[in-house]
Amino acid sequence: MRKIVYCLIFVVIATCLYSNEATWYKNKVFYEVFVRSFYDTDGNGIGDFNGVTEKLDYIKSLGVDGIWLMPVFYSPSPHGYDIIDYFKVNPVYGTEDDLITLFKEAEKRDIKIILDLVINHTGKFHEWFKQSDLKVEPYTNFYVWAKEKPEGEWLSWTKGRKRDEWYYSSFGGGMPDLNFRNLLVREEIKKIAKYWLDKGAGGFRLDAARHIIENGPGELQKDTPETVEWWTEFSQYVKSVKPDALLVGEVWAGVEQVSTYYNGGKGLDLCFDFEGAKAIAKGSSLGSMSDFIDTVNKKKSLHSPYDFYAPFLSNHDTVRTMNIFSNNFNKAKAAAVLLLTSPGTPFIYYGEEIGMYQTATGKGDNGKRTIMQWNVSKNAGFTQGAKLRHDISDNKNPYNVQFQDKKKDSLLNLYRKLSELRKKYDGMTSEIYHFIENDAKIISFTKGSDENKLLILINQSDVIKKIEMSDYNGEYTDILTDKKYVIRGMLAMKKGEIRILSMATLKP
Ligand SMILES: [Ca+2]
Ligand SMILES: [Ca+2]
Repeated sequence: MRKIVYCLIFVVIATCLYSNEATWYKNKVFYEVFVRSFYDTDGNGIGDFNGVTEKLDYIKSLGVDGIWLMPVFYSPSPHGYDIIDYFKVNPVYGTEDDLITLFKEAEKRDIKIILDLVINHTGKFHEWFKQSDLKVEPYTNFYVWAKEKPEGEWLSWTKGRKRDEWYYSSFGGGMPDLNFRNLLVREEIKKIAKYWLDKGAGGFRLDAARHIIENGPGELQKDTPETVEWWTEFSQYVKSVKPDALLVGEVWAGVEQVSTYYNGGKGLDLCFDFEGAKAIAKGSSLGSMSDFIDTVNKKKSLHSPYDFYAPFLSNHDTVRTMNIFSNNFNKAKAAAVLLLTSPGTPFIYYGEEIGMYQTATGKGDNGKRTIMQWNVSKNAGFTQGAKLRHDISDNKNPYNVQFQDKKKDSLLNLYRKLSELRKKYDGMTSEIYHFIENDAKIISFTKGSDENKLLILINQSDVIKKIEMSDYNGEYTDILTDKKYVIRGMLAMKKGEIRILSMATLKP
Protein backbone atom coordinates (compact mmCIF):
# COMPACT_ATOMS: atom_id res chain seq x y z
CA MET A 1 0.00 0.00 0.00
CA ARG A 2 2.75 2.38 1.00
CA LYS A 3 4.47 1.66 -2.32
CA ILE A 4 1.33 2.55 -4.21
CA VAL A 5 1.03 5.83 -2.29
CA TYR A 6 4.66 6.69 -3.03
CA CYS A 7 4.09 5.87 -6.69
CA LEU A 8 1.02 8.08 -6.79
CA ILE A 9 2.90 10.94 -5.12
CA PHE A 10 5.71 10.50 -7.64
CA VAL A 11 3.29 10.54 -10.57
CA VAL A 12 1.57 13.67 -9.28
CA ILE A 13 4.89 15.49 -8.76
CA ALA A 14 6.22 14.36 -12.14
CA THR A 15 3.02 15.46 -13.86
CA CYS A 16 3.18 18.88 -12.20
CA LEU A 17 6.82 19.36 -13.13
CA TYR A 18 6.19 18.19 -16.66
CA SER A 19 3.12 20.32 -17.22
CA ASN A 20 4.79 23.41 -15.75
CA GLU A 21 7.68 22.91 -18.06
CA ALA A 22 5.51 22.29 -21.09
CA THR A 23 3.56 25.50 -20.49
CA TRP A 24 6.53 27.61 -19.37
CA TYR A 25 5.42 30.39 -21.72
CA LYS A 26 2.18 31.16 -19.83
CA ASN A 27 2.17 34.75 -18.57
CA LYS A 28 5.67 35.32 -19.96
CA VAL A 29 6.56 38.26 -22.20
CA PHE A 30 7.99 37.88 -25.71
CA TYR A 31 9.90 40.28 -27.94
CA GLU A 32 9.78 40.18 -31.75
CA VAL A 33 13.13 40.93 -33.39
CA PHE A 34 13.98 41.60 -37.04
CA VAL A 35 17.64 40.56 -37.03
CA ARG A 36 18.42 42.69 -40.09
CA SER A 37 17.33 45.86 -38.29
CA PHE A 38 18.33 45.24 -34.70
CA TYR A 39 22.09 45.68 -34.25
CA ASP A 40 25.05 45.37 -36.61
CA THR A 41 28.31 44.15 -35.09
CA ASP A 42 30.58 43.85 -38.14
CA GLY A 43 29.94 47.23 -39.69
CA ASN A 44 28.45 45.97 -42.96
CA GLY A 45 25.24 47.89 -42.30
CA ILE A 46 23.08 44.78 -41.75
CA GLY A 47 21.97 43.56 -38.34
CA ASP A 48 23.28 40.14 -37.38
CA PHE A 49 22.97 37.25 -34.91
CA ASN A 50 25.90 38.58 -32.88
CA GLY A 51 24.06 41.89 -32.67
CA VAL A 52 21.08 40.23 -31.00
CA THR A 53 23.46 38.37 -28.67
CA GLU A 54 25.15 41.65 -27.73
CA LYS A 55 21.81 43.22 -26.94
CA LEU A 56 20.43 40.32 -24.89
CA ASP A 57 20.95 42.21 -21.64
CA TYR A 58 18.89 45.07 -23.02
CA ILE A 59 16.15 42.64 -24.05
CA LYS A 60 16.29 41.02 -20.62
CA SER A 61 15.95 44.46 -19.02
CA LEU A 62 12.47 44.62 -20.57
CA GLY A 63 11.46 41.63 -18.44
CA VAL A 64 11.33 39.51 -21.57
CA ASP A 65 11.43 35.70 -21.33
CA GLY A 66 11.26 34.79 -25.01
CA ILE A 67 12.34 36.16 -28.38
CA TRP A 68 10.71 35.56 -31.74
CA LEU A 69 13.30 35.98 -34.48
CA MET A 70 11.79 36.87 -37.83
CA PRO A 71 13.01 34.54 -40.63
CA VAL A 72 16.68 33.66 -40.38
CA PHE A 73 16.91 30.91 -43.02
CA TYR A 74 18.59 31.35 -46.37
CA SER A 75 16.53 33.68 -48.53
CA PRO A 76 17.32 36.20 -51.26
CA SER A 77 15.01 38.96 -49.98
CA PRO A 78 15.42 41.45 -47.13
CA HIS A 79 12.26 40.14 -45.39
CA GLY A 80 13.27 36.48 -45.55
CA TYR A 81 9.79 35.04 -46.09
CA ASP A 82 10.79 33.39 -49.41
CA ILE A 83 13.13 30.70 -48.17
CA ILE A 84 15.40 28.77 -50.51
CA ASP A 85 17.15 26.57 -47.95
CA TYR A 86 15.65 25.72 -44.56
CA PHE A 87 18.82 24.08 -43.31
CA LYS A 88 21.05 27.11 -43.82
CA VAL A 89 21.00 30.42 -42.01
CA ASN A 90 20.99 33.61 -44.01
CA PRO A 91 24.73 34.32 -44.45
CA VAL A 92 24.22 38.09 -44.10
CA TYR A 93 23.18 37.43 -40.48
CA GLY A 94 26.25 35.32 -39.66
CA THR A 95 26.92 31.60 -39.34
CA GLU A 96 24.93 28.77 -37.85
CA ASP A 97 27.42 28.79 -34.98
CA ASP A 98 26.57 32.44 -34.34
CA LEU A 99 22.90 31.52 -34.10
CA ILE A 100 23.68 28.65 -31.73
CA THR A 101 25.75 31.04 -29.60
CA LEU A 102 22.70 33.29 -29.48
CA PHE A 103 20.54 30.34 -28.33
CA LYS A 104 23.05 29.53 -25.60
CA GLU A 105 23.58 33.08 -24.40
CA ALA A 106 19.81 33.56 -24.29
CA GLU A 107 19.38 30.34 -22.32
CA LYS A 108 21.89 31.65 -19.75
CA ARG A 109 19.54 34.57 -19.21
CA ASP A 110 16.44 32.36 -19.06
CA ILE A 111 15.29 33.52 -22.46
CA LYS A 112 14.03 31.07 -25.06
CA ILE A 113 14.24 31.78 -28.76
CA ILE A 114 11.59 30.77 -31.24
CA LEU A 115 12.20 30.86 -34.99
CA ASP A 116 9.88 32.03 -37.74
CA LEU A 117 8.83 28.92 -39.65
CA VAL A 118 7.54 29.83 -43.10
CA ILE A 119 6.17 26.66 -44.63
CA ASN A 120 2.95 27.54 -46.41
CA HIS A 121 5.23 28.42 -49.30
CA THR A 122 8.89 28.43 -50.25
CA GLY A 123 10.73 30.98 -52.34
CA LYS A 124 10.50 30.26 -56.08
CA PHE A 125 14.27 29.70 -56.15
CA HIS A 126 14.06 26.78 -53.71
CA GLU A 127 15.48 23.61 -55.25
CA TRP A 128 12.18 21.78 -54.60
CA PHE A 129 10.33 24.28 -56.77
CA LYS A 130 12.90 24.19 -59.56
CA GLN A 131 12.59 20.40 -59.65
CA SER A 132 8.80 20.58 -59.44
CA ASP A 133 8.72 22.99 -62.36
CA LEU A 134 10.73 20.42 -64.35
CA LYS A 135 8.50 17.56 -63.13
CA VAL A 136 11.47 15.76 -61.57
CA GLU A 137 10.38 13.13 -59.02
CA PRO A 138 9.67 13.13 -56.16
CA TYR A 139 9.08 16.88 -56.47
CA THR A 140 6.41 16.94 -59.20
CA ASN A 141 3.61 17.21 -56.62
CA PHE A 142 5.49 19.13 -53.94
CA TYR A 143 3.50 22.22 -54.94
CA VAL A 144 -0.14 22.81 -55.88
CA TRP A 145 -0.35 22.55 -59.68
CA ALA A 146 -3.32 22.75 -62.06
CA LYS A 147 -3.36 22.03 -65.80
CA GLU A 148 -5.75 24.93 -66.46
CA LYS A 149 -5.89 28.14 -64.46
CA PRO A 150 -8.73 27.52 -61.96
CA GLU A 151 -11.72 29.84 -62.09
CA GLY A 152 -13.10 31.78 -59.15
CA GLU A 153 -11.89 34.13 -56.45
CA TRP A 154 -8.43 32.74 -55.81
CA LEU A 155 -5.60 34.60 -54.14
CA SER A 156 -3.23 33.89 -57.03
CA TRP A 157 -2.19 31.32 -59.63
CA THR A 158 1.02 31.71 -61.62
CA LYS A 159 2.15 30.04 -64.85
CA GLY A 160 5.08 27.62 -64.44
CA ARG A 161 8.36 28.65 -66.06
CA LYS A 162 9.17 25.34 -67.73
CA ARG A 163 6.04 23.46 -66.85
CA ASP A 164 2.97 24.27 -68.94
CA GLU A 165 0.72 24.36 -65.87
CA TRP A 166 -0.33 26.79 -63.16
CA TYR A 167 0.87 26.84 -59.58
CA TYR A 168 -1.00 28.18 -56.57
CA SER A 169 0.73 31.03 -54.76
CA SER A 170 -1.27 32.67 -51.95
CA PHE A 171 1.29 35.46 -51.65
CA GLY A 172 2.21 35.92 -55.32
CA GLY A 173 4.31 34.07 -57.89
CA GLY A 174 7.58 34.52 -55.98
CA MET A 175 6.28 32.30 -53.17
CA PRO A 176 4.68 29.07 -54.47
CA ASP A 177 2.45 27.20 -51.95
CA LEU A 178 3.67 23.80 -50.84
CA ASN A 179 1.25 20.89 -51.30
CA PHE A 180 0.45 19.57 -47.84
CA ARG A 181 -1.76 16.83 -49.25
CA ASN A 182 1.52 15.24 -50.28
CA LEU A 183 2.82 13.24 -47.30
CA LEU A 184 6.42 13.64 -48.50
CA VAL A 185 6.08 17.40 -48.00
CA ARG A 186 4.85 16.86 -44.44
CA GLU A 187 7.83 14.65 -43.71
CA GLU A 188 10.26 17.25 -45.06
CA ILE A 189 8.71 19.97 -42.90
CA LYS A 190 9.02 17.78 -39.81
CA LYS A 191 12.71 17.23 -40.63
CA ILE A 192 13.24 20.99 -40.71
CA ALA A 193 11.52 21.43 -37.34
CA LYS A 194 13.55 18.65 -35.74
CA TYR A 195 16.80 20.02 -37.14
CA TRP A 196 16.30 23.42 -35.47
CA LEU A 197 14.80 22.08 -32.25
CA ASP A 198 17.86 19.86 -31.90
CA LYS A 199 20.09 22.90 -32.45
CA GLY A 200 18.43 24.73 -29.55
CA ALA A 201 15.37 26.56 -30.90
CA GLY A 202 12.63 26.82 -28.27
CA GLY A 203 9.83 26.50 -30.79
CA PHE A 204 8.38 28.29 -33.79
CA ARG A 205 6.22 31.18 -34.84
CA LEU A 206 4.15 29.75 -37.68
CA ASP A 207 3.80 32.08 -40.63
CA ALA A 208 0.57 32.22 -42.66
CA ALA A 209 -0.82 29.39 -40.54
CA ARG A 210 -4.38 29.68 -41.87
CA HIS A 211 -3.35 29.19 -45.51
CA ILE A 212 -1.84 25.70 -45.43
CA ILE A 213 -4.41 23.51 -47.23
CA GLU A 214 -7.02 25.05 -49.47
CA ASN A 215 -10.28 23.42 -50.59
CA GLY A 216 -11.38 25.85 -53.28
CA PRO A 217 -11.67 29.54 -54.13
CA GLY A 218 -12.85 32.35 -51.84
CA GLU A 219 -13.22 31.48 -48.17
CA LEU A 220 -12.27 27.86 -48.85
CA GLN A 221 -8.65 28.95 -49.07
CA LYS A 222 -8.42 29.69 -45.35
CA ASP A 223 -8.94 27.95 -42.00
CA THR A 224 -9.96 24.64 -43.58
CA PRO A 225 -10.44 21.60 -41.31
CA GLU A 226 -7.48 20.02 -43.15
CA THR A 227 -5.29 22.98 -42.16
CA VAL A 228 -6.24 22.65 -38.49
CA GLU A 229 -5.59 18.89 -38.77
CA TRP A 230 -2.15 19.49 -40.24
CA TRP A 231 -1.17 21.80 -37.38
CA THR A 232 -2.44 19.26 -34.88
CA GLU A 233 -0.29 16.58 -36.51
CA PHE A 234 2.68 18.95 -36.58
CA SER A 235 2.18 19.95 -32.96
CA GLN A 236 2.09 16.31 -31.82
CA TYR A 237 5.29 15.69 -33.76
CA VAL A 238 7.10 18.74 -32.37
CA LYS A 239 6.13 17.82 -28.79
CA SER A 240 7.48 14.31 -29.36
CA VAL A 241 10.84 15.86 -30.23
CA LYS A 242 10.79 18.58 -27.56
CA PRO A 243 7.90 18.52 -25.08
CA ASP A 244 8.33 22.16 -24.06
CA ALA A 245 8.61 23.58 -27.58
CA LEU A 246 6.24 26.49 -28.16
CA LEU A 247 4.14 26.84 -31.31
CA VAL A 248 2.48 30.17 -31.96
CA GLY A 249 0.38 30.60 -35.07
CA GLU A 250 -0.17 33.62 -37.24
CA VAL A 251 -3.88 33.31 -37.96
CA TRP A 252 -4.77 36.79 -39.12
CA ALA A 253 -8.48 36.62 -38.39
CA GLY A 254 -11.14 37.23 -35.75
CA VAL A 255 -11.06 35.26 -32.52
CA GLU A 256 -13.80 32.85 -33.68
CA GLN A 257 -11.63 31.52 -36.52
CA VAL A 258 -8.48 31.69 -34.41
CA SER A 259 -10.05 29.57 -31.66
CA THR A 260 -10.34 26.51 -33.97
CA TYR A 261 -6.54 26.12 -33.97
CA TYR A 262 -6.61 25.16 -30.29
CA ASN A 263 -8.43 21.97 -31.28
CA GLY A 264 -9.24 20.76 -27.79
CA GLY A 265 -5.65 21.27 -26.62
CA LYS A 266 -4.17 19.08 -29.38
CA GLY A 267 -3.48 21.94 -31.77
CA LEU A 268 -1.29 25.01 -31.43
CA ASP A 269 -0.17 26.43 -28.08
CA LEU A 270 -0.93 30.05 -28.95
CA CYS A 271 -2.23 32.19 -31.79
CA PHE A 272 -1.72 35.91 -32.16
CA ASP A 273 -4.71 38.01 -31.21
CA PHE A 274 -5.14 40.32 -34.22
CA GLU A 275 -8.65 41.31 -33.15
CA GLY A 276 -7.39 42.22 -29.69
CA ALA A 277 -4.55 44.28 -31.19
CA LYS A 278 -7.04 46.47 -33.05
CA ALA A 279 -9.20 46.79 -29.97
CA ILE A 280 -6.27 47.88 -27.79
CA ALA A 281 -5.22 50.46 -30.38
CA LYS A 282 -8.75 51.85 -30.50
CA GLY A 283 -9.12 51.83 -26.73
CA SER A 284 -5.84 53.60 -26.07
CA SER A 285 -6.17 55.98 -29.00
CA LEU A 286 -9.75 57.13 -28.47
CA GLY A 287 -10.33 56.08 -24.87
CA SER A 288 -13.29 54.12 -26.24
CA MET A 289 -13.21 50.64 -24.78
CA SER A 290 -16.26 49.07 -26.45
CA ASP A 291 -14.27 46.93 -28.94
CA PHE A 292 -11.90 45.83 -26.20
CA ILE A 293 -14.81 44.80 -23.98
CA ASP A 294 -16.43 42.94 -26.91
CA THR A 295 -13.31 40.97 -27.67
CA VAL A 296 -12.72 40.12 -23.98
CA ASN A 297 -16.27 38.78 -23.75
CA LYS A 298 -15.98 36.87 -27.02
CA LYS A 299 -12.80 35.12 -25.90
CA LYS A 300 -14.55 34.03 -22.72
CA SER A 301 -17.38 32.46 -24.71
CA LEU A 302 -15.21 30.37 -27.06
CA HIS A 303 -13.96 26.82 -26.59
CA SER A 304 -10.28 27.67 -26.38
CA PRO A 305 -8.78 29.04 -23.16
CA TYR A 306 -8.53 32.80 -22.81
CA ASP A 307 -4.74 32.71 -22.74
CA PHE A 308 -4.61 30.86 -26.08
CA TYR A 309 -4.70 34.29 -27.76
CA ALA A 310 -1.30 35.97 -27.64
CA PRO A 311 -1.83 39.72 -27.25
CA PHE A 312 0.28 42.25 -29.13
CA LEU A 313 0.01 45.82 -30.40
CA SER A 314 1.76 45.68 -33.75
CA ASN A 315 4.15 43.51 -35.73
CA HIS A 316 6.28 43.69 -38.88
CA ASP A 317 3.16 43.61 -41.09
CA THR A 318 1.05 46.23 -39.38
CA VAL A 319 1.32 49.99 -38.96
CA ARG A 320 3.50 50.92 -36.00
CA THR A 321 1.30 51.93 -33.09
CA MET A 322 2.98 55.30 -32.65
CA ASN A 323 1.65 56.25 -36.10
CA ILE A 324 -1.86 55.34 -34.99
CA PHE A 325 -1.33 57.41 -31.84
CA SER A 326 0.07 60.43 -33.78
CA ASN A 327 3.18 60.29 -31.58
CA ASN A 328 1.21 60.82 -28.39
CA PHE A 329 3.17 59.07 -25.66
CA ASN A 330 0.21 59.04 -23.26
CA LYS A 331 -1.67 56.89 -25.74
CA ALA A 332 1.33 54.61 -26.20
CA LYS A 333 1.52 54.23 -22.43
CA ALA A 334 -2.17 53.35 -22.19
CA ALA A 335 -1.62 50.72 -24.88
CA ALA A 336 1.34 49.32 -22.95
CA VAL A 337 -0.89 48.98 -19.88
CA LEU A 338 -3.67 47.22 -21.81
CA LEU A 339 -1.10 44.91 -23.43
CA LEU A 340 0.84 43.99 -20.32
CA THR A 341 -2.22 43.53 -18.14
CA SER A 342 -3.52 41.00 -20.67
CA PRO A 343 -3.67 37.34 -19.67
CA GLY A 344 -1.39 34.93 -21.48
CA THR A 345 1.73 35.68 -23.46
CA PRO A 346 2.09 39.24 -24.78
CA PHE A 347 4.47 40.00 -27.64
CA ILE A 348 6.29 43.36 -27.95
CA TYR A 349 7.50 44.37 -31.41
CA TYR A 350 11.05 45.72 -31.24
CA GLY A 351 11.08 49.51 -30.95
CA GLU A 352 7.51 49.65 -29.69
CA GLU A 353 8.88 50.14 -26.17
CA ILE A 354 10.49 53.44 -27.22
CA GLY A 355 7.62 54.64 -29.42
CA MET A 356 9.43 54.12 -32.73
CA TYR A 357 7.27 55.20 -35.68
CA GLN A 358 7.41 55.03 -39.46
CA THR A 359 8.45 58.03 -41.46
CA ALA A 360 7.48 58.82 -45.03
CA THR A 361 10.98 57.81 -46.20
CA GLY A 362 10.53 54.20 -45.13
CA LYS A 363 8.47 52.82 -47.98
CA GLY A 364 5.86 50.09 -47.49
CA ASP A 365 6.89 47.20 -45.28
CA ASN A 366 10.43 48.52 -44.87
CA GLY A 367 8.96 51.50 -43.03
CA LYS A 368 7.57 49.11 -40.41
CA ARG A 369 10.96 47.40 -40.06
CA THR A 370 13.41 50.28 -39.75
CA ILE A 371 16.57 49.97 -37.67
CA MET A 372 16.38 49.90 -33.88
CA GLN A 373 17.11 53.32 -32.42
CA TRP A 374 19.74 52.89 -29.73
CA ASN A 375 20.82 56.51 -29.45
CA VAL A 376 20.64 59.91 -31.09
CA SER A 377 23.84 59.57 -33.15
CA LYS A 378 24.00 59.15 -36.91
CA ASN A 379 22.63 55.71 -37.83
CA ALA A 380 21.04 55.59 -34.35
CA GLY A 381 23.89 53.57 -32.84
CA PHE A 382 22.79 50.63 -34.99
CA THR A 383 26.10 50.23 -36.84
CA GLN A 384 29.67 51.45 -36.56
CA GLY A 385 29.94 51.18 -40.35
CA ALA A 386 29.47 54.13 -42.65
CA LYS A 387 26.84 52.52 -44.81
CA LEU A 388 23.30 51.88 -43.68
CA ARG A 389 21.63 49.21 -45.76
CA HIS A 390 18.19 49.58 -44.31
CA ASP A 391 15.73 52.39 -43.71
CA ILE A 392 15.95 54.58 -40.65
CA SER A 393 13.13 56.45 -38.95
CA ASP A 394 13.38 59.47 -36.67
CA ASN A 395 15.79 58.80 -33.79
CA LYS A 396 15.83 62.27 -32.25
CA ASN A 397 15.08 62.43 -28.51
CA PRO A 398 13.00 60.88 -27.05
CA TYR A 399 12.84 58.24 -29.79
CA ASN A 400 15.87 56.21 -28.73
CA VAL A 401 16.88 53.80 -25.97
CA GLN A 402 19.67 55.89 -24.48
CA PHE A 403 17.42 58.87 -23.82
CA GLN A 404 14.47 56.91 -22.43
CA ASP A 405 16.66 54.65 -20.34
CA LYS A 406 17.61 57.60 -18.14
CA LYS A 407 14.15 59.09 -17.92
CA LYS A 408 12.16 57.62 -15.08
CA ASP A 409 8.73 58.25 -16.58
CA SER A 410 9.63 57.16 -20.13
CA LEU A 411 7.62 54.67 -22.17
CA LEU A 412 10.61 52.31 -22.05
CA ASN A 413 10.68 52.32 -18.26
CA LEU A 414 6.92 51.82 -18.12
CA TYR A 415 7.33 48.66 -20.24
CA ARG A 416 10.00 47.46 -17.84
CA LYS A 417 7.88 48.19 -14.79
CA LEU A 418 4.78 46.51 -16.21
CA SER A 419 6.72 43.34 -17.12
CA GLU A 420 8.11 43.25 -13.59
CA LEU A 421 4.64 43.69 -12.07
CA ARG A 422 3.29 40.79 -14.18
CA LYS A 423 5.66 38.53 -12.31
CA LYS A 424 4.64 39.83 -8.88
CA TYR A 425 0.88 40.31 -9.02
CA ASP A 426 -1.61 37.67 -10.11
CA GLY A 427 -4.13 40.38 -10.90
CA MET A 428 -1.88 41.59 -13.75
CA THR A 429 -2.37 38.35 -15.68
CA SER A 430 -5.86 37.50 -14.43
CA GLU A 431 -8.61 36.66 -16.92
CA ILE A 432 -11.26 38.25 -14.70
CA TYR A 433 -12.04 41.70 -16.08
CA HIS A 434 -14.70 43.98 -14.71
CA PHE A 435 -15.20 47.16 -16.70
CA ILE A 436 -16.35 50.21 -14.79
CA GLU A 437 -18.82 52.50 -16.48
CA ASN A 438 -17.30 55.91 -16.55
CA ASP A 439 -16.43 58.91 -18.65
CA ALA A 440 -15.48 57.73 -22.17
CA LYS A 441 -12.07 59.31 -21.84
CA ILE A 442 -11.31 57.32 -18.70
CA ILE A 443 -10.21 53.74 -19.09
CA SER A 444 -11.26 52.04 -15.86
CA PHE A 445 -11.53 48.39 -14.96
CA THR A 446 -10.64 45.91 -12.28
CA LYS A 447 -8.78 42.68 -12.81
CA GLY A 448 -8.53 39.60 -10.70
CA SER A 449 -10.45 37.98 -7.88
CA ASP A 450 -10.90 39.49 -4.41
CA GLU A 451 -7.53 38.31 -3.08
CA ASN A 452 -5.52 39.81 -5.91
CA LYS A 453 -7.72 42.50 -7.35
CA LEU A 454 -6.22 45.46 -9.19
CA LEU A 455 -7.99 48.67 -10.07
CA ILE A 456 -6.65 50.15 -13.30
CA LEU A 457 -7.37 53.76 -14.16
CA ILE A 458 -6.10 55.78 -17.12
CA ASN A 459 -7.07 59.35 -17.94
CA GLN A 460 -7.06 59.50 -21.75
CA SER A 461 -8.26 63.08 -22.01
CA ASP A 462 -6.18 66.25 -22.34
CA VAL A 463 -7.53 67.72 -19.12
CA ILE A 464 -7.78 66.88 -15.43
CA LYS A 465 -10.75 64.58 -14.85
CA LYS A 466 -12.77 64.05 -11.73
CA ILE A 467 -14.42 60.67 -11.67
CA GLU A 468 -17.07 59.17 -9.41
CA MET A 469 -15.54 56.14 -7.72
CA SER A 470 -17.55 55.78 -4.51
CA ASP A 471 -18.13 52.07 -5.23
CA TYR A 472 -14.38 51.70 -4.78
CA ASN A 473 -13.85 53.67 -1.59
CA GLY A 474 -10.82 52.38 0.25
CA GLU A 475 -7.07 52.49 0.72
CA TYR A 476 -4.85 51.32 -2.08
CA THR A 477 -1.21 51.14 -3.11
CA ASP A 478 -0.33 52.23 -6.64
CA ILE A 479 1.95 49.38 -7.68
CA LEU A 480 3.49 51.54 -10.40
CA THR A 481 4.83 54.07 -7.90
CA ASP A 482 4.35 52.40 -4.49
CA LYS A 483 2.40 55.49 -3.40
CA LYS A 484 -0.63 55.08 -1.14
CA TYR A 485 -4.00 56.35 -2.36
CA VAL A 486 -7.29 56.77 -0.60
CA ILE A 487 -10.47 56.82 -2.67
CA ARG A 488 -13.44 58.61 -1.06
CA GLY A 489 -16.09 59.31 -3.66
CA MET A 490 -14.57 61.53 -6.31
CA LEU A 491 -11.11 60.88 -7.66
CA ALA A 492 -9.13 63.46 -9.64
CA MET A 493 -6.72 62.30 -12.33
CA LYS A 494 -4.23 64.34 -14.28
CA LYS A 495 -4.06 64.29 -18.08
CA GLY A 496 -2.52 61.00 -19.18
CA GLU A 497 -2.25 59.71 -15.63
CA ILE A 498 -2.10 55.98 -15.10
CA ARG A 499 -2.77 54.21 -11.82
CA ILE A 500 -2.68 50.53 -11.05
CA LEU A 501 -4.10 50.29 -7.56
CA SER A 502 -3.78 47.13 -5.55
CA MET A 503 -5.00 45.66 -2.32
CA ALA A 504 -3.35 42.41 -3.26
CA THR A 505 -0.52 40.65 -1.55
CA LEU A 506 2.67 39.85 -3.39
CA LYS A 507 3.24 36.44 -4.95
CA PRO A 508 5.38 34.34 -2.61
CA1 LIG B 1 26.31 42.87 -39.94
CA1 LIG C 1 -1.36 26.83 -48.86
